[in-house]
Amino acid sequence: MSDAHGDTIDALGHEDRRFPPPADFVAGAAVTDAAMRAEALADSEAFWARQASELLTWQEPWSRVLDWQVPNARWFDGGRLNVAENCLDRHVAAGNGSRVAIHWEGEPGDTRTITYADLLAEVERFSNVLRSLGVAKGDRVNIYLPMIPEAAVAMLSCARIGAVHSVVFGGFSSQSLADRINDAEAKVLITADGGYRRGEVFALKPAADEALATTPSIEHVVVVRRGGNEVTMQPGRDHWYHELMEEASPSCPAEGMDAEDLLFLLYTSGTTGKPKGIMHTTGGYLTHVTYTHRYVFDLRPDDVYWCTADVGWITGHSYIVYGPLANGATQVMYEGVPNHPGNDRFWDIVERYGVTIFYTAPTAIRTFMKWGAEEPAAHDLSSLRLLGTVGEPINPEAWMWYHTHIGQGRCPIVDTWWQTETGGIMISPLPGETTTKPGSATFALPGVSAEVLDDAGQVVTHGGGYLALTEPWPGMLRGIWGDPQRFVDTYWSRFEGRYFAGDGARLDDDGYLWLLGRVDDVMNVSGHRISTTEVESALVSHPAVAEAAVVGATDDTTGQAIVAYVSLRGGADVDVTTLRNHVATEIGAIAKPKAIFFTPDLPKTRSGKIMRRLLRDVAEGRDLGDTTTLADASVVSELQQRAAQAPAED
Ligand code: 7RM
Repeated sequence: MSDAHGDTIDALGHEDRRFPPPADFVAGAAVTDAAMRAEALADSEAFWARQASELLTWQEPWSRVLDWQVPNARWFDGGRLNVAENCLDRHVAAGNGSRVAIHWEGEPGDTRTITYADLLAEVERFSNVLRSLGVAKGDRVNIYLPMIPEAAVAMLSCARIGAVHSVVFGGFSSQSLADRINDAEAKVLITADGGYRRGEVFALKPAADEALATTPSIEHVVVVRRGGNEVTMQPGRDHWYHELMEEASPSCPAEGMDAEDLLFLLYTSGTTGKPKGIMHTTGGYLTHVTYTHRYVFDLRPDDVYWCTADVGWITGHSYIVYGPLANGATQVMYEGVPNHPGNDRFWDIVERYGVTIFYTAPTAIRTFMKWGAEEPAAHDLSSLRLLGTVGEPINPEAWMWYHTHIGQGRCPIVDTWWQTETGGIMISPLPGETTTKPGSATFALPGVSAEVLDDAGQVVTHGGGYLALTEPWPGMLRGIWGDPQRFVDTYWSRFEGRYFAGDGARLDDDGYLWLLGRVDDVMNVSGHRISTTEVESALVSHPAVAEAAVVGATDDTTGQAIVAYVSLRGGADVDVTTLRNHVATEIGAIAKPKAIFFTPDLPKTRSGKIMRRLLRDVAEGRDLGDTTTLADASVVSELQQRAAQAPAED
């Protein structure tokens, strides 16, 4: 019962460490004071218009910055531009054709260096390939590829001719692929024979073939040769990428697109129901991702940027393909896993390419913690100057580990909160301006308005509640493909006129935002609403713990009881009583887990988010529901066995 407006979510955490931007970082930074915040606050439409005109090249100017009829936004209406032209042509025209766009590295160690001129040439040819296969403006194209440069080529080629892409993560099953193709009624599928993962080829084309048996809208399939694995090609329907490219004509002018023309669909699964095809459009989206990529990462001309996401997720769309390329950045793109051939693969890549900006997920950082600090210590990481995280709340201790062992105490960390639906980063430090606190994403970016609300929709000025976005922003989703009612129900019905993000958040004494995880995961223990994130962070703050997942299991006495699953750091050991007491000391007796189970791994989605729903099922002894989105299904069966054997602690 922590704030004046009731007990929406109790705030338990505390954090006294502060990290002001280091002086030598500030010396070269683009944003070093609050002027940009003041400008955006004074007139946010004018602010976004300035970003759009400064950062992008428009074929025709817009007539109106924003048309906002809740929940429908139109940004830069009347403006015309082409996304591929902004990502490629204009850099080549400015004399930067020989600048490296992508240092690509395959998992087996093969490499490709692709300049902006190379990438433009490849995209022009492939745009012609798509046209020759009958793809026209507005048609949907599905992309199901490994992390190879052709993924970016395929996306940019769609953008060039005005086709709408729908990328499906290469780790998804044939059924997921078929569902997404059918929902979008895609005409063409772009896939590969296979790709490399953990030292082996994983087959994609056979999975695609299975999907294709139930996807009548697909007329042509383009297959990139990557894995070298045997595939069957259906004559007339299936074509090799390299053969089509040989025949394609080299020049393809970029289509002029309306700012509000659809750029892509990206499906997000959510916890229940069928996946939602999130719609993103052209001018606002590109403005948002270019602006955030430039200022959140403080991009400078000699930077070597590396985002470790897969292009199949929104992070790959916005911060591998569109943001970095629109800014003319040089980046690393890596095909495989972080532990092949050794646990130091990422640090080896950082060292060899001289990576300066590194953007990864908390789940990866906690895995590195398990593997130990010796791995990064064996490499020269002195090129790094800025670190970023995205995907989940980062526990303060994981933040400190990242700061110490990867950033070597030198690099600011930007903890970036955003969603598939927001298109780009919304809440994050600006690294030359913002004093950070480990575990806090700090403040809404200039141009973005976020508030914490209680159950009644009243603004919480201090303490916990629900995160809402209170003003439209250029990169916001424009709807759910084929389901306008679901768009309204999911995001715009909880709080009138405001976007409901589905995350809990807390505002501290200094106005810093702390993300508390999905509101569906909030636990209710004896009437106290406790966020899983805060208990997990308390557990991770014990030096023996690398990672923790916490859930509320039904309990006769307290309503819900806290059950924790804990992974230890390499070589560390600790007992249950010590950990329970540690949580009590850190955040209070009410948050003390009733039971703690040790496990080498936690169940995660394929994008690395902890699946608490499954752990709740395990804790309550239920049959597991849908486990198809799990990265590694053996993790839960392992946990179920342990839960059956081990008596719950008290
Ligand atoms: C970019 C991405 C969105 C959900 C979001 C949050 C969680 C993402 C952070 C975070 C705390 C962060 N898109 N989330 N970033 N929570 N701090 N910095 O992940 O659509 O796949 O997921 O991810 O719950 O609602 S997503």
